Amino acid sequence: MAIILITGGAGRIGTMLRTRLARPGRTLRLLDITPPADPAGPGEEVTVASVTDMAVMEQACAGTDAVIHLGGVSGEAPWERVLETNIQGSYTVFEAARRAGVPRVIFASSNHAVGFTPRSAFPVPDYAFPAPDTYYGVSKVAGEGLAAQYHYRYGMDTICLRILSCFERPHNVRMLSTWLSPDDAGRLFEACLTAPSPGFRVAFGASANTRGWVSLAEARALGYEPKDDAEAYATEIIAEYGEPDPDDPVLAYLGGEFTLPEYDADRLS
Ligand code: 15L
Repeated sequence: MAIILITGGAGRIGTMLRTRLARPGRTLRLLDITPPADPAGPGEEVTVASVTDMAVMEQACAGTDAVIHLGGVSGEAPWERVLETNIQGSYTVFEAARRAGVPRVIFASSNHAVGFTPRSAFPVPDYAFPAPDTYYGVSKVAGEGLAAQYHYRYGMDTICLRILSCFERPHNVRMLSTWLSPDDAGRLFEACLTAPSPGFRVAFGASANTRGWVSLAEARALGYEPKDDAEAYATEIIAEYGEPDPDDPVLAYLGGEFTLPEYDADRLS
């Protein structure tokens, strides 16, 4: 993979991937509405633009071997904003990739596409039916639909990663089950870039957490070999927050706090 376009290249996961996906002879094209905190280094190009701008997206996709689509709103937001940035934005990315002949798109979906999957269904199976917990989750389901359509209609390889909690370290009890370490994120995206002819896939993105809540079978089938485990942080997290409480509503569903009434639309607007 010589040229890779990363939308959301200045964001949290985009920034983590910059060093981890850098390879000799590879160019990372970073596209975001703001410039990255660290300026472009060798093997990097920066475009400051929105994923909703079709003309710019077509230009950015030209000559690209794969797109990693991370760009968009990364949490719950009013419907109009989610619609414009995440749903219209994802359409624009897939369509621009098709017009430019890009063979592979890796879409950053989220656990919130299936956030209302209850504890009784853990470990959540790969390809679990959508159960979005928020408008944000709905936008991820829409992106997965686009990925499926662009594969079945146009033959593009499309991989949806239902990412759990990708942070430098786990921050709370839920993340002992949902953490995706930055290094494992690098391994997962590299596997998605290099898997031979993946077709259409939906896989979860998490580390090999002892208390994990989701299947990693499909991610492993793509070549992902996780090396990290949030359990390394269990002692300090439990010292801070206490043992996980089975009656805690945050632990009742995969989506955690996104499933709580605080995330109802009328409370957010
Ligand atoms: C996500 O999809 C969000 O982008 C991130 O901010 C976290 O909320 C994460 O899911 C999670 O579920 O921990």
